[in-house]
Order: sequence, then structure tokens, then C-alpha cells
Amino acid sequence: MRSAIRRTTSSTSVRIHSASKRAFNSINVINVKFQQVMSNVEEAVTEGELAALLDNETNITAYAGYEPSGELHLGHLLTAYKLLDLQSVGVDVIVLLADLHAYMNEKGTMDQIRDWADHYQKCFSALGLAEGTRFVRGSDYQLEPEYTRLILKLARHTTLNRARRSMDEVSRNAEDPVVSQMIYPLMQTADIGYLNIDIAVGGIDQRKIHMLAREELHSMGFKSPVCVHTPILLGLDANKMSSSRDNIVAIGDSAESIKKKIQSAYCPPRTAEDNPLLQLYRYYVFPQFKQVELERPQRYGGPICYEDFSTLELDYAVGKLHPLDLKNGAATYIERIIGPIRSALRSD
Ligand code: STL
Repeated sequence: MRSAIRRTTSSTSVRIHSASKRAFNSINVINVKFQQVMSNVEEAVTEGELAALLDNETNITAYAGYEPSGELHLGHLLTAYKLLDLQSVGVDVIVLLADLHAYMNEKGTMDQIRDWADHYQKCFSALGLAEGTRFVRGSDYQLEPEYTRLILKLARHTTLNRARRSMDEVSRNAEDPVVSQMIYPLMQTADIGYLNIDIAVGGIDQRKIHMLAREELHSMGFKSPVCVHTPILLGLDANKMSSSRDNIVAIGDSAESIKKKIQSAYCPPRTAEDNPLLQLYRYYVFPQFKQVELERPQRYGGPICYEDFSTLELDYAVGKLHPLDLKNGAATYIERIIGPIRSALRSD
């Protein structure tokens, strides 16, 4: 009798055990996916919605938009890396080359913008967004009647004030906006609806436009997108990134120029906060390389290998690493990231 009970009990416990193990494993897989998408992001709106999407849905689509104008630089790569993260957890990815947006934002003639769009597509493909990525140009669909209808509907729902405020962080002459700048956020909202997007990826400067999109699309019966925002990083001189200041590593830079820019970058000793060199490690080097080996003069302990950013950051803050060690290493690793893109472009 006892043994029968024991047998029943033990087989039940085996059943429960394997069921809970399966549940545990699937929770773990979801958690790993969630952590991957959340890594190095400023925020997700909302994290709960993101977790639910990754947990319950199949055929999820994420996108990021780029205005094709001007040389691509490390700042652009941050959202592209996030798209790669999303792709790696099974999400479908669209890269929107927003040519009409660039035109409306006074970034050049349509011919110039088209050439930039070709160039951006090649760069993103070389970065790894090749197979399975849909490259879409705004002008492929933004002149369709259905899209226009959507814009007009959005125009009826959106106050001038709200449209204008949503552009605060992204537009050039916010002081005296032209009408196209009012249409811009409506188009971005319409893109999300028209392309049936589940996850909109962008820099944190896109936040207000995305919040507008979440509200308006929901009230018009579309899906409200989950928004994943990457941080805006510092330029190499610790000011805002800007091509005119030449304080960014551009994709077109030679190895020599990358080295030069990094050597003259702002990098206060023992200071982790607002240090653009540490940002390079955190946002570019560590996500791409499992192990980061830094040269260091023998008298300071010789070469040293790191497997995570926080250990390196701590060593720098306590003075175990010198700014020069950081700079030499960054030049090597950033070149390892950009070099392959440069060669792919050359062989094209
Ligand atoms: C910029 C710089 C940049 C990204 C963007 C704009 C985003 C543009 C955009 C356009 C349409 C969309 C989504 C995003 O649907 O890096 O000036």
C-alpha cells in the first residue's frame, strides 16, 4: 500500500516536474529574447507590451526609418544593431529608407536622396541586415491613394500643437516650421499603420512622434506599436554628435581617420560618466565581441581581457586603465566593425 502510494506520488511528481521544467524553459527562452531586445536601450514603451508580443505572437514586424542623406555614422548603427537583435529573436525586420521624409525635411533634391538611399541600403546589408530584411523606400508607397487617405484622416485627428511639439527633437528650424514639418509626424504615424508594424525602433528623439502614433493609431482602429528607443550618444568631443563638428566616426572613414578621431577624443582619466570612449565600448564593441582584449604597457600590468562592459568601466574609473589604453583598443575594435562594411562597399 505504502509503496503504491509512493509510486503514484513519485510518478505524479515526475509529471509535475517535467511540466514545470518545460514551463521554466519556455519562460527562460522568452526572458532571453526580452533581455536581448532590451539590451542597451533607453526605454521600451511599454516593456509589458513588448514581453507580451515576444511571448505570444508569431510574425511580429519591427522597423526603423532613416532619412537617406549624408554619410552614415556610428549614431545610425545603434538602431540598426537593435534591428539585428530583433531579427536574432525571430522578428521580421523592415528598414524604411524614408526618401520623401528626407525631401520634406529639406535634406536635398530627390535625385541626391535616391543616391543616398542606394548607399544606405548597401551599408545596412554589409552590416548584416541582408537576408530576410525588407528594404522599403517611402516613395514606393507614400504616394498611393490609400496612404493619402490615412494622412488626411490623421490630419483631422491631430492638433497643430501636438504635431508641432512632436517634431521638437527632430526638425531643423523648429522656430518657424514649414507645413511639411507638420505632415512629417503624420507620415511617420501612417508608415507604422500602413506597414502593419508591431515594434517601432528609433532614437529617443523620436519619442514624441511615437507617442502620437501610439495614440492616434489606436483610436483609428490600428495596432498601437510598441516603441523601442535607443539612447542618443555623445560625439567624440562630448558634445552632441554632428557631421559639421566632425565628432563622429563615419562609415566612410578610413582606418587612419578612425584612429586619428579616436586619439583626439575627449576621455577624462578615471571618469566613467559622459565619457564618449566608454560609450563606444558599451554600445558598439561589447555587443559585437565576446572578449575584448586591451593592450597595456607591461609596467601597468600588461594586456588585459574583458568579457563585459561593467568590469572594464570599473577598471577605468579606478585608474587601472589609462585613457590611452582605452583609445588604442577602441580604434582597433571600431575598425573591426567598420572595416568589413568598407570592404563590402568597395567590392560592390
Ligand atoms: C532623421 C535621422 C534618423 C532617423 C530619422 C530621421 C527617422 C526617420 C523616419 C521616417 C519615417 C518613419 C520613421 C522614421 O516612418 O536617423 O533625421
